[in-house]
Amino acid sequence: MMQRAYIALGANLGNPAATLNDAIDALVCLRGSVFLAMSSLYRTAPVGLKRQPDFINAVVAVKTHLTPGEMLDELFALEARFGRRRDPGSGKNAPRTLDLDLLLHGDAVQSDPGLTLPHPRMHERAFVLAPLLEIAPEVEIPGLGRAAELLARCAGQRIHRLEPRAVEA
Ligand code: PH2
Ligand code: MG
Ligand code: MG
Repeated sequence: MMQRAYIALGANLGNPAATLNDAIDALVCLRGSVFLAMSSLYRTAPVGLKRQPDFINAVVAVKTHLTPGEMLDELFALEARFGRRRDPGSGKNAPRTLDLDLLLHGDAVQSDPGLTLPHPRMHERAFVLAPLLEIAPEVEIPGLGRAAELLARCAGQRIHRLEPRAVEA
């Protein structure tokens, strides 16, 4: 049985928009999965550590045969391919070249040491909920309710949807 999964992308170092576009290309080819949809890119104020550059964020949807654990391994491998270093001292909210977070995997609810589902902070982050709602307006977060209602509680978080850019001749 295939499950529907949602993956959040974020970056705020280097050329984050180009990184996200390349990462989305890679996710289109994710093993054991069928790509369903991608959101627009959003420019977003950093949440957590404030003194760092704005992020570019997006969300994609896939159908997948991968288990949550298998998908997490694929996402870590992709982060590494894009130059992400997980330094022991750098902390959870440090600037990053590419962050890929598994948000939802079917209606899985789990809190294993390596992977919590739904993603434990997604419901309070406009930079996740707005792009998620763009591609899944009716989506519910298991245990927490409709994403649309959760986004309404994220007032004050600065996010800006970027217009798609024309392909150059
Ligand atoms: N990711 C974080 C911490 N803060 N802020 C924004 N705007 N976008 C992110 O992707 C983000 C963040 C930890 O992963
Ligand atoms: Mg992450
Ligand atoms: Mg993250």
